[in-house]
Parts: sequence; structure tokens; C-alpha cells
Amino acid sequence: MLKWFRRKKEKPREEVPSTPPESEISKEEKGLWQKFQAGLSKTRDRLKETLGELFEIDRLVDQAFLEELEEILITADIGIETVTKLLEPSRRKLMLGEPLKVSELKHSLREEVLKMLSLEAPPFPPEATPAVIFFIGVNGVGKTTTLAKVAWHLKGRGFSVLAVAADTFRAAAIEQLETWGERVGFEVVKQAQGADPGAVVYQGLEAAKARGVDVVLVDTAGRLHTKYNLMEELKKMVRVAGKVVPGAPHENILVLDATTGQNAVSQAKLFGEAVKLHSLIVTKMDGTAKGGIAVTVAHLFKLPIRFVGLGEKMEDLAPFEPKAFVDALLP
Ligand SMILES: Nc1nc2c(ncn2[C@@H]2O[C@H](COP(=O)(O)OP(=O)(O)O)[C@@H](O)[C@H]2O)c(=O)[nH]1
Ligand SMILES: [Mg+2]
Repeated sequence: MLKWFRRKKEKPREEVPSTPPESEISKEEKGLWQKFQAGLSKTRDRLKETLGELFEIDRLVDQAFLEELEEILITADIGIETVTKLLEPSRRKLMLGEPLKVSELKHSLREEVLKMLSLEAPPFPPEATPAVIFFIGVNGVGKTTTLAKVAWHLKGRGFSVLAVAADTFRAAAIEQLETWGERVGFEVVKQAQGADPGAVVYQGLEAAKARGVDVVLVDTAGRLHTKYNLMEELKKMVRVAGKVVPGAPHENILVLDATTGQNAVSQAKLFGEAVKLHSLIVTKMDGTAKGGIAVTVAHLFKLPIRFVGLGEKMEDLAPFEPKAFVDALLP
């Protein structure tokens, strides 16, 4: 189990077997690992194709080699600033005139990526009852789908879940969440299309408190993140949540679509200016060769990645593990 997974309240001793059956854990973990690997295959293949030749012979690295490597990493959508940081130890060695072999550089690169991704993360779901989690991001990144996947994941871990349909712009958005609610098995608190999202949040959190629900997942609108209104509305929803449940929202998750590449950086910046962001979920990792964006945003904004989306079904969500990610990308 991941370090940041919060356990559902301990059951009385006698009810729990002293250790969970070994085979079950490894089977589950194996499945996720395979999914992770498969999802990242496009990014990995792209890197392999471009890095393969460069890394083929374990020769001494020179300036030209570093420059070429830099360019390749940038095309995998790791931003320039991040690439510079990743290659810093290697560049320093070269500048000092110390010999650096390709194998050493590879090792150093892996270590640096791992360092960037290994950010301390508080438990998930947050330790509050109800724990209130907002899903934030521009239209189409996968907020609603991801919310449903997270609901499924949390239910599997024994948490009760309620969803709030606070994207009230389109009737279809509310219906989409309801359909997921029926499929996965969670209640959706909603109002009519066009209703004040703050009012829906209020109603949803009151319902969650009354029912003793463990986790509330709030779906938000993502229409044009450059529009002032959306950001003001988001701020209002955050304020309302804090009034109903002290300390809420406990986690604001920015949902990013991996296929959008560098644009994800400006999305993180804009949303981060409006509300405090706590973590990331990167979706559509299954369909892109630009999985490197995850590294860039996590590094630039110091946001831990909770999960990655690897498809459209509810089980297509994998908890993010830096080591598994690095292994999958730079085997
Ligand atoms: N391939 C793939 N598609 C995804 C993933 N996550 C979401 N989608 C799809 O992206 C589209 C937009 O998702 P939606 O949840 O409606 O986005 P929202 O506007 O941010 O709420 C839908 O067709 C989803 O099925 C993912 O991880 N992989
Ligand atoms: Mg949506």
C-alpha cells in the first residue's frame, strides 16, 4: 500500500486477519503496475526511439551529447526549466572536466526525475469527516470521469462517498455524473441546470454531514479558465465549503490532461492563482507520447501526483508511484 493511502478506520482486532493474504496484495499491485506500464507505453516508446541511439553505447558524454539529450526530453514535454534541472548534476561534472559515462548519466537522470516526483503528500483521502475534495480543471480534461474513478477506488477501500454536481452550466454535465453514480454506486447531490454552484456545494455538504459520509467529491465547472467568472465562482464554492465543514475543502485536485502538453503549465498557474491547489491527477496517460508533462507540473508547482488516468473505465486509474513511473518511462 502506498505511503499516502489513508486506511479506513481500524476494525476491532478480532475481525481482521493479522496480515492480509500476500497473494491478494501482489495481484492487485501487479495489475496496476501492468496498467501503468501499458498506459505509459506511448511516451516510453517515443523516448526509446529517440534516446535509443544516443544511449546505445556506453561512451563518454560530451557537450553535444547533453544538448541532444536536452532537446529529446523537451519534445517529450518536459519543460526547459525542468530539463535544465534534471541535467544539472551531469552538466556540472562536465564543466569540472570529470569523465561522465552514458550509464552514469542515465542513472543520474533517473535519480533526478525520482527526486522531483517524490514530494511529501498528506494522507488520501484527507483525515477529516467528511473529507471534502474538489476536482478542478478546464473543460474536457476528465474531471467528471476522474471523480467517478476516485469514487470507485475509495469505495473499494471501504469509504462511503457522496458526489456534488457543482458543474451546473450544462444539463449534460449533471446527467453524466448521475450516470456514473448509478454505475459506481454513489449518491449525487444536484440542483437544476444554471443553479448557483455555491448553493449546490452547501446542500451537498449538509447532506454529507447529516448522513455521516466519509468523503465528498465535488465536480466543478471548467468553462474557459481565462474567464473571471469561473474563478470567482470557484473561490465562492471554496468559501461556502469552509463554512459548512471547517477546514474544507481539504484537498483541491487539479486535473490535467496529459495530451495537452505544455498548456498544462498555464492551467496550473491560472487555477493556482484563484485557489490553493494541493495535488494533481494527470489523465489520458494511455493516449499520449507526452507523459513528461507530469514531471514538469509536479516540479514547477511542487504538487504531488495522486493518480494517473489510464483509460475511460472506472478501473482505469492508478495511484501514482514515482518509482513505477520512472521505471516505466526510463527502463
Ligand atoms: N483515454 C482516456 N480518456 C479519458 C481519461 N479520462 C477522461 N477521459 C475522457 O475524456 C473525455 C472528457 O472527460 P470528462 O470527465 O467529461 O471531462 P470534464 O469536462 O473535465 O469533466 C471523456 O470522453 C472521457 O471519457 C483517461 O484517463 N484516458
Ligand atoms: Mg465534467
